[in-house]
Amino acid sequence: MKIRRSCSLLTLAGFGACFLVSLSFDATEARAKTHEVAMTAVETDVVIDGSGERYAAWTFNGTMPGPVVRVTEGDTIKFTLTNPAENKNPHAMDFHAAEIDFLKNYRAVNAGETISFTFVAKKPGVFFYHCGAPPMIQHIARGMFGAIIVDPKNAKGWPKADREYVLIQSEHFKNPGDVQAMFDRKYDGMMFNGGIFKYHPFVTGGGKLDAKPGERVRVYFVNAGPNEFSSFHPIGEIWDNVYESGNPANKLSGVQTYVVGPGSAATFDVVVESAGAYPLVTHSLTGALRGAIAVLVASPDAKPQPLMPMVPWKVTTPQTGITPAPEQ
Ligand SMILES: [Cu+2]
Repeated sequence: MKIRRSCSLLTLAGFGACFLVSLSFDATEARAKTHEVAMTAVETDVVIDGSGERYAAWTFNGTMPGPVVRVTEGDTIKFTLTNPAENKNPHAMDFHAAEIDFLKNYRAVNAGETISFTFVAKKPGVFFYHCGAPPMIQHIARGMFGAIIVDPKNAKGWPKADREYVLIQSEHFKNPGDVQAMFDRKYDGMMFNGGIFKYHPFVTGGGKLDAKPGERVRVYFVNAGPNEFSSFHPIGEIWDNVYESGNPANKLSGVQTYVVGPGSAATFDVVVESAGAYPLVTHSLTGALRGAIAVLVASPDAKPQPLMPMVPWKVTTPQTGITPAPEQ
């Protein structure tokens, strides 16, 4: 509006330039979208490994992790969380992509209640989202986490990716009610996308991530924690670029291993040089050897895959885009 007001003060000779400024201003505004994102807190069992092991999870929309939310820098998100009456616990939502008052917006709502808030995704990147209801350590450990990708408005600010994946690391505690074990860091497994060795083809039921040799594979990586740091490394490769918090402005080159702390995220590009297998691991080996290995298999006939590929565990996996709440 300030631009328009200043225009009226310009002379006729300056009108043309003023019109151009107004036009580009309006065009930028018109591109920004508003997304209605609705999620439901679902307390339910999920399958966490290829043996069919079930876990009494607390989730967004019934899956661990919750759905991937994907918007563009400058977009508005109108978010609603429903905590159905049949749940036993309060739940909340905290989007790391938002810059809004925590007390008002991230407060827990009891079963039978809903909460709504609105924010503008002003900074591009990949961000963590999670439940913040107390004890937060337990709500995250039990599965209430996910990723929001805020694509940069300027898509030319970084190389175009040929293939994209989302990987979310989190700790698994066998006894979902043992909050003390969570405080004591006594985790039993380390998961990528809610599964132990979920993308390890040599483990029963394990899947894989596909790529073609020469492709630029972009991994949006989130560390849900709740406690452990990830030391993310591609075995047999080097990260071509790492972008802290997934922001194209935060670019590192030729990185072997990059640490992502709990509650943080980064975007990793790897260009696989030749056909073969490239395990993506946390090089904190107690985590890798307890489940945090995702094997990127490069072969010329690699098929397209969703952001979070399915594995044959009879468990639904969230897909790209904004997934609507499940039907009740
Ligand atoms: Cu919760």
